[in-house]
Amino acid sequence: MLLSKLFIPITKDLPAEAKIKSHQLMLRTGMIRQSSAGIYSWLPLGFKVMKKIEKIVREEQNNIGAQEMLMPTIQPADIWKESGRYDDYGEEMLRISDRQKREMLYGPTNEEQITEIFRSSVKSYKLLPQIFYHIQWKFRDELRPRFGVMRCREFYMKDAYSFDLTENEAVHSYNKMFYAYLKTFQRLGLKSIPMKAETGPIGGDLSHEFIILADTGESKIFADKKIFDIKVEEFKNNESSLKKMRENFSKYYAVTDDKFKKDEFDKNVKKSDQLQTKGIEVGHIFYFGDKYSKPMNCSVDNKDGKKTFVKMGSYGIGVSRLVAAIIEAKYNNEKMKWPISVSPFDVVIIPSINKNDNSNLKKATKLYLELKKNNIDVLLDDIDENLANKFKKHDLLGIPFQIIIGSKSQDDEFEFKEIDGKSKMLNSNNITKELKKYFV
Ligand code: 5CA
Repeated sequence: MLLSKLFIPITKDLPAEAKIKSHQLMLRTGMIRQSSAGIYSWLPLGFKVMKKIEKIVREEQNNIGAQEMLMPTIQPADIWKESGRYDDYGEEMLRISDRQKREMLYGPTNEEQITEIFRSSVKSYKLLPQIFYHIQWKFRDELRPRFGVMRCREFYMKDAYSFDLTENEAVHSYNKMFYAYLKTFQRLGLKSIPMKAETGPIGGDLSHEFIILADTGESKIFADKKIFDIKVEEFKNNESSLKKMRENFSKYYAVTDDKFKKDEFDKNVKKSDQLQTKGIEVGHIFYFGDKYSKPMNCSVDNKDGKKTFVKMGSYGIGVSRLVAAIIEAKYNNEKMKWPISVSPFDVVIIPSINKNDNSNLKKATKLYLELKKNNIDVLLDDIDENLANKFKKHDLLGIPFQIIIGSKSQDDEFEFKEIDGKSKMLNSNNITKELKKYFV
C-alpha cells in the first residue's frame, strides 16, 4: 500500500473526552471515528488491526474444538423473559419493537439465544460436550461510555458457550477455555492474568477475568506477583494437564476489587510480593451450571434415560476493546509499537524524497514490489515531506519494522530497523529473508 493512497483521516482537535492514550492515538491515526456517543466507525487502519486480532482469537477457539457459528444481533424478547433476565438487565438493554409491535432487543450477550438453539435440537447426552462461539457486535447502553472503544456502547465480542452433562465435564470445558485465553493473549503480545471475579448479570459461581496491566485500566487488581511466573507453555490441552494449570493459578492470590479482602491478602501474600495496580479486562469467563438451562427447560436424556438440565458456561473476549488495550500496554515514550502479530502493516519503507532527485523513491519502489511479491504486507511512504516529520509520523503509527532509504543507502543496501531497536545495513535479499522469518 502506498501511504499517499491510504485513508488515514487524522483528527487534529482531540475531543475533551479522549483522556487516555489509546483513545487519543486511535483518533490521531484515523483508526476510528465516533458516530454518536459510544458508537464508532472502524476506518481502514483500525479495522485491519481488529481483523488480525479476530483471526488469532478464532484460531485459538478452533484449536480447543469450539465450533464457529453466527447468531443475529437482534433477538426476540421472549427468550429473555423465559430466562428471567428481560427485567433484570435494566436500562443497559436496547429495546426495540418491530412493525408488528413485537418486542425485540439488540443483544448485549447471547446465553438465551444459544440455549434456545441447543434445546430445540439436542435431546441426548451422546451429543455432549459441545462448545460454540461467534464473533458478533453487541450493544450495551452503558451509562457512561468512555475511553473510546475501551468502554463503548456498540462493541465487537467473541462469545462462546459450553454445554456438558455433568459439573465435572463442564469444569473441563471451562479449563479448556481458560487455556485458549492464555494462548490467545500471549499471541497478541500481552501478558494476561486470570483473576477470580464476580459474575454480575451473567450469573454463576465460578468466574475469572483476564486482565492485562495498564495504569489507565478501569479494574483495580490485587495479586501475588509470583502468578506472573506461570507459563502457559508448561501445559497441554488434555484433562490432567489443564487441571494442573488451574491448580497452579489458584495457588496465588489474584482478585479484582469486588472480591478483595485486605486481611486475606495480607495473610496469603508476602509484603514484597504484593501487587496492587490497575488493569484492563480483556476477557471474562463464567461457569453457571443450570442458571439458563433450568428456566428455559434445556435438558437432555442421560445414560439412564433421565432428563438432566445441561451444565453451561459462557466465555467472552472483547475483540474491539483489545485494539485499545494493546495500544495502552505497548505505548512508550511517544511511540506506539504494534506486536508483530497484529500490526496494520509488516514493514514501512521510508525514502528520503527530494524534489530534484527521485533516486531514493525509485529504489524504494523497487524494494516495495519485491517485498509484495514475497507476500510481505508493506507500506511505502511516498509522501514528499522531510524525514524528521516522516519519523514522527511513523513513531505514531508503530509499524514494527522500518526500512530507511536515505544518505546511508547504497544501490542495494538499506537501513533496516526495528522500531525501538538498532539499525543494520542489509541488501534487499536479506531484508526479504529477515521479514519472512516473522511474517510468512
Ligand atoms: N456473556 C458473557 C461471556 S460471553 C459476557 O458478556 N461477559 S462480559 O460482560 O464480561 O463481556 C465480555 C468481554 O467483552 C469483556 O471482558 C470485555 O473485554 C468486553 N466488553 C464488555 N463490555 C464492553 C464495553 N462496554 N465496551 C467494550 N468492550 C466490552
